[in-house]
Formats: sequence, structure tokens, C-alpha cells
Amino acid sequence: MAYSFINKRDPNAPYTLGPKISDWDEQRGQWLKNNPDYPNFIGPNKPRVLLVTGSSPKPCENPVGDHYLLKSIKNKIDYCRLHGIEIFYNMALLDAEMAGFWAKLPLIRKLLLSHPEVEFLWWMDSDAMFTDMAFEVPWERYKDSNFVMHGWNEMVYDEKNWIGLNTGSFLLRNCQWSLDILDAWAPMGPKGKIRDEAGKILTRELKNRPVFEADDQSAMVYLLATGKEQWGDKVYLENHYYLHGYWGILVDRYEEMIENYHPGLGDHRWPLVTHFVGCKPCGKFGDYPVERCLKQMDRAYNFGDNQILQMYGFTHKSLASRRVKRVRNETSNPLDVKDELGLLHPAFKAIKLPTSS
Ligand SMILES: [Mn+2]
Repeated sequence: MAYSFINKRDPNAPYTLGPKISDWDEQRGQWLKNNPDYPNFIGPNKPRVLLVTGSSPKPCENPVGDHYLLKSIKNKIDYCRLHGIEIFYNMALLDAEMAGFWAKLPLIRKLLLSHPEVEFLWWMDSDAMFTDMAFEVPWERYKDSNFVMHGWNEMVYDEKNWIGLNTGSFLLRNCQWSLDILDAWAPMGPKGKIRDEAGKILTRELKNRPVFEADDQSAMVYLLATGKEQWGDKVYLENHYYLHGYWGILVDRYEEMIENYHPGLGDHRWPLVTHFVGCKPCGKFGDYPVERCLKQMDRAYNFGDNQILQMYGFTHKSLASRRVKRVRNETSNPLDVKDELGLLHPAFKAIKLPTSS
């Protein structure tokens, strides 16, 4: 029975994400030193980033949902290609106890430990899409931070509001501190009695939280609000651009944005991310009517996709349309064509080769 430990944990022992690691910074530092061909920074102020997303191992309950998952990953591939970011798409439930919104925790830990060359891991939900293909994350701003989420300090630390931050799109540095916060974040996750009981605590302790089982976002608000001294100085709650942008306040304004602004701003004028919180395109029941969600997801997708198509001289006929039209004539000097947004060869994608000595 030598292998019996592989799949089952002792049900009486408290949940852990894995064997305790306390010297990751040293282990990783040594690895980076031994592997100079895999630097954790690929340019000045340009960390190596792995975007991680995924969806259920099962087909969607609503078959059209699979088509929206395809659009969502195509959208992320486009953004990541433009910005020199690698992608990991997960469809495996690594830990059955952590199903649902908690599944990202064991996955994130596994990827951090397996890829010491990755400096930042960018988690993004499958229901979030890039709507600003030109916006480059201001990496320099986070040089002293380990965890970047969209949110507001007052809403998290003073109000303990359950929507004071959002865990649908966040950046996590590969370091010991991050392993520690994952360990502190995980205990409310195991499904069944633990998750149900923790949900009651979270609803009682957090502002405006509905009654439901413990979710990762509420648990993070609770962890930060009750442990500000321990975690606060390495957490950056960003609200100068939309690392996550709630779809309800954005999708009806896309035409106005096109009229008045341009990609590259990332904020309310041209949001980096539109996140379809409460839409369950892959499931049967969300908080919003599925037709409204799907229509607006198409609009968000097309809004982002127009920035890709413009590079090649095309655009969607409207934000509601799958069909495209030409916006410039073909030429016999294709290399003279400069796309309007400069996304064919943006500076943030250029690779700096080390100067040989
Ligand atoms: Mn989401």
C-alpha cells in the first residue's frame, strides 16, 4: 500500500495545500542562479509572467457555453502574445476537496513551485476578457508588492466589504510570502462541512455578504481585514486601471469609449479587463439572464478583437456582429503598413538580448 497516500488525506488532519515549505526564496534563488537561460526578468522592469486560467473538465451544461470558453481563451491568447506573457490553461481538478472557486489555489501553488523562472503568476477567470489589448501592466509600480488585486483599501480594511476586492484577475509574485498567504487562504476551502461553516462566519463578519458557502474572494477580504499587520504591506489594491472591471458598469459604454478614447488607457475610458461576474455561461444558473450575459460577452469580445483585427486591416461590422469588414486596401508593400495602434511590433514585446561579453 505504498502509494495509498497519493490520493487521500487523513480526514482528521487539517487541510493543507501540500508539504510545508519555508525556504522557497533560497531554493528558487539557487535555481535561478543555476539556470541563467531562464531569467525571471525578460527585460528591465519586465518580469516573466505566466497567465493561468481554466475551466471545468466537463463540457458546459449549456452547450453554447463551450463556444464562449473558446472565445475567452482566444482573447487571452491574443493579449498574451502581444505582451510576451505565457499561458497555462487548466482543465484538471487537482484536488477534489477544492472544487469550484477554490480550485485555483492548489493549481497556483503547483505552478509557482514548478516554474521558478516565473516571477508573476496572473490568475484570470474564464469569465473575464481583455478589452484593452494595448495596455501594459505598470510592473514597476509593484516592485515592492507580492499580491496585486483590483480593490480599495478602505473597503477591505475598514468596511470589511465582501466586494472590496476581486479575485477574478490578480497578480501573485513567486516567493515564500505568496506560499504563506496561499496556506493562510486555503483552510476555508474544503467542500462540505468546513466550507459551509466558514460561509456562515464570512456572512456574519463581512459587509453585505449574502448567505452562501465560503468563497475565495470573501476569504481573502476576511484574511486581509483581520491580518493587515501580517499581509497588508505586500498587498497592492489597484484601482487606477481595471485589472478587473465589473461588466455591468462597462458594457453599455463601449461605443462611447470608441467615440472619445483609444486603447492603452486601461481605466474607465478603455478598461483592461471586463469581468462577467455573476454570469455563468457554462452553467445553467447565473445571477443574470443568460441571453443578456451572452450578448454582452459577444460585445466585449468584439470590442477587444477589433484591436487585434485592426493590425491586419479589418474590423467587426459592429460590436454585435461576428462579421468583419476591411478598413484599408491591400498593398504590394505590406511591410510599409503601420497599424494604427502600433500593436504589430510594440515596444513592450521587444526582447532584449543580453549583450555578449
Ligand atoms: Mn469570475
